[in-house]
Amino acid sequence: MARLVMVSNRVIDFNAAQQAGGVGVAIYNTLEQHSGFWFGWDGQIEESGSPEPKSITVGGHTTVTEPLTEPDYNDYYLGYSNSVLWPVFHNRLDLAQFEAGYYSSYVAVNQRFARHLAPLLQPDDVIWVHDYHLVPMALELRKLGVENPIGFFLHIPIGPAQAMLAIPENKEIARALGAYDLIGLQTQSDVRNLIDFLQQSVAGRLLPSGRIRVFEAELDIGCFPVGIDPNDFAFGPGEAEALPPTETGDLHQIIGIDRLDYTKGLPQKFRAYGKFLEEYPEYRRRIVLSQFAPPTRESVEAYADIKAELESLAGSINGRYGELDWVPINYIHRTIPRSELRDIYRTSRVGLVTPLKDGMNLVAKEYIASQDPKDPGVLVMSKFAGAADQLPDCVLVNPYDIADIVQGIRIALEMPRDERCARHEKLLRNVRKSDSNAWSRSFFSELAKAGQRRAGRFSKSSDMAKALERLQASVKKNSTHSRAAANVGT
Ligand code: GDG
Repeated sequence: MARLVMVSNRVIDFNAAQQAGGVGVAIYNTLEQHSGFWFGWDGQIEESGSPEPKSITVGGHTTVTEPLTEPDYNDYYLGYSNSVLWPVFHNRLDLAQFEAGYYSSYVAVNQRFARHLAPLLQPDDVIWVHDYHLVPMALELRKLGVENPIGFFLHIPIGPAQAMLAIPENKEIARALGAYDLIGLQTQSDVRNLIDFLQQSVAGRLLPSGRIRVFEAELDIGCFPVGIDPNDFAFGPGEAEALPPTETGDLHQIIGIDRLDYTKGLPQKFRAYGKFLEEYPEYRRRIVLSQFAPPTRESVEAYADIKAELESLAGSINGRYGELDWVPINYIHRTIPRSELRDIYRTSRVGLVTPLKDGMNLVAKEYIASQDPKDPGVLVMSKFAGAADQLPDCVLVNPYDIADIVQGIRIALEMPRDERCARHEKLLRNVRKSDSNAWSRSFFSELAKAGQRRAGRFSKSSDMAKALERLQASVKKNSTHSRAAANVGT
């Protein structure tokens, strides 16, 4: 079977129990199903020098990682990736810092990663690159003569073309995207935005085949909503009985789990919760909002601002409504072990997920997968999370409209059990149908096809054409096998 080579900015440590972040979780789940390896940054920062990759195999999983230098970390990671691309892709031009110098470092790190990855590749390998840090990766690999199929999955949304065109290097970004065989996005609206952007930035042409031509390259763009492995969150017989009761007397927990990021709408969530306590005093002492907000990218200014704002909001709500024996908001600014998430979701009567914009949002899916089907909690979710397309039976709210979130909380708390069960059944069905396995299988198989179209340019007898024929055969075999496995338990 063809090897799958995953490439992402950050490679998670297979030995570490505490891992926050949706990209790592999604890749980890996929590598459980495929042979191959994972290439990227190990999370270490060296003062200077020329980082070299090192390979480690833990429990059958191989990672090839290297550190970043301090300048790389500042300019490639915190700078171009997280202070230019992240805000623009989330349509927050007001927070973008288009400083000169970031872009050259961004390209240089991609070039170095490509130089270190190319010698490790075999002709049958399928290369799957993840996220906005690595847009130029395919172009750099192609320059080194790599002809394997290369796909790109963007975990975050694509902003409207008008926002994307504000990036000074938008033409270079568009050209780099054109070097992939397949680009996967989370939603149809992201697909439309990307096509729009390619058309306006570099006069990309939509072809009758549905592919898009960017200069001399043709690429496929598709929607592949990322999923979770719901079995990681399900309860076996007797397991749930060991948990504390969902309601302690008449006290309901509302749960929020979000990286501390300005896209996650946390100040709006806190304000709405405060407003709810003001408008519905009968709920005081009967609910608690437990908000876990693990730290992330703390050296970026916008992240320090949001941290200070949240601390002040939580303090003022607790000061205003709290009692000696009741604290309205538990605000926890640290990473919790992954093994504890399932129980926390299960014992929460409401899941409150209100990002201003989110590629997908895995927390929403994890919350649903953890519930008791006979007495489930209610998910209140932003209509601007990518997951809203797949989960229309949750309580959808406009995260910019505090009054709408207030009503969402009320509806969730007052929802009768029958309705909670009926909605949860539909939600769980969708989470199961579109799980992490379905996501990686469909992307992998489309990428193999896109790679084959590309191989049309090679003679039938070339090594690459033969390798792609083998790949296509292995994809067929693997997808039959996976479909059979997915039927078990449904
Ligand atoms: C990006 C996109 C897209 C969170 N806190 C802790 C913790 N987590 C885990 C959650 C979940 C993951 O991190 C977060 O995933 P999200 O999808 O909610 O958000 P992002 O990190 O922003 O992910 C997003 C995703 O990529 C996948 O494509 O859905 O839109 O922004 O799995 O459980 N895990 C642990 N401790 C925590 O404190 N262990």
